[in-house]
Amino acid sequence: MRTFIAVLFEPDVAKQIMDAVGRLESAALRGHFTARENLHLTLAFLGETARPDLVEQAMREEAGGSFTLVLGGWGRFPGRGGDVVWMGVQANEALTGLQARICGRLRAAGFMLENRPYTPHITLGRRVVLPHAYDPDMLEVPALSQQVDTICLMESTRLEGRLRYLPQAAVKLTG
Ligand code: 2AM
Repeated sequence: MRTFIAVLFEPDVAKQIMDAVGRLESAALRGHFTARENLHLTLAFLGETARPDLVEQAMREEAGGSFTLVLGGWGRFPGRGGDVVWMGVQANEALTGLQARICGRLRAAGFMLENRPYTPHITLGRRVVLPHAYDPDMLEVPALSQQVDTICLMESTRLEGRLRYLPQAAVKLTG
């Protein structure tokens, strides 16, 4: 099973993010844009995992307390066929601490995780090509925040040829 750990968004917040996806899609020359049901913020990407039960255990053991996530800003990861365009989150020690604790525990349990630094982001589109005159302020959303009290173990799969991210387990942040 191809897995990752993610924060999902409550309906009001998801709606505002999807509005930004819509603005991006209208402005772009081309690209693939995130579907509502796939919207998420990745905490850790694990790839092919034979023991999702161990991942869930690590999530439970390191859960800690709930926290507020403030969204805003945007960025691009340049790529060959176009860019990943994302919405950012404000610096958040609870989020990065949670990510570091879970990844540390998984590495200690023998999981091979990527070593690149964690850049929290919400992918709005992939392989996106924007006009040169594009005004990035179009992606700005009004101050958007969410109380994060759950993290999810997700499966990345294909359903009828379409990429889908399916929640497999939810872990409460109650510490
Ligand atoms: P992305 O949105 O920037 O592509 C599921 O694939 C989630 O895990 C996506 O949010 C993806 O980030 C993230 N992810 C992180 N590292 C990945 C990798 N090496 N391959 C695929 N997805 C990765």
